[in-house]
Amino acid sequence: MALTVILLLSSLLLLPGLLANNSEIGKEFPVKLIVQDTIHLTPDQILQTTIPYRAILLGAMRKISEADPENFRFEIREDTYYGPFLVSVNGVAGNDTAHTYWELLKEPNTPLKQGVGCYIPEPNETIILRFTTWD
Ligand code: B12
Repeated sequence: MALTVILLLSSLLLLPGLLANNSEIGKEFPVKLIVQDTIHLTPDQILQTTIPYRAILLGAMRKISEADPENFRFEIREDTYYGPFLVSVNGVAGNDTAHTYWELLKEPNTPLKQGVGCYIPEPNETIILRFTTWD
């Protein structure tokens, strides 16, 4: 009896969450990417795509690249602990000796606290891939 009550209560508690996620199934959400090179000062590149519910940034980058590899390509290196590290964009690669790297930010100017494999863009968010230096 007690078990039945517990099961009933817990399924009632879970129901709203399940229903909320169901409304997102199959939907696509827009994400914008700006490629910015503060070292070679090439013009910014603005790219757009759509991704499924709570998809990762790397997924958006792959989709853009697969749709238009002439315009946007990138390389990653797998880190044992933190997953994919963005090494190069359109042939421009970070360099440890020169202290250059591709920084990840969200507009207007907030560095991401995760890498491309962990970060989940919000719908309509603009992500900046910025080639820059570290101190
Ligand atoms: C130094 C450092 C960097 C340097 C590394 C270059 C270098 N040659 O030193 C630079 C400035 C390039 C860097 C960049 C980034 N970093 Co960093 N970085 C660190 C830091 C402070 C120390 C790492 C270290 O030297 N460990 C000791 C050495 C001996 O171990 P190691 O395994 O060889 O270290 C390597 C990895 O840590 C790797 N690395 C560093 N940062 C990141 C981030 C990601 C996502 C990946 C996959 C690998 C990686 O580079 C190190 C040197 O080769 C750590 C925080 C900490 N206190 O540990 C954050 C840390 C690892 N970085 C982090 C982040 C978020 C980033 C960025 C995404 C920030 C951004 N907004 O752009 C970018 C990566 C972007 C990309 N291109 O993919 C997070 C990762 C969290 C997560 N789960 O994703 C950490 C934990 C800081 C935090 N926010 O708490 N980082």
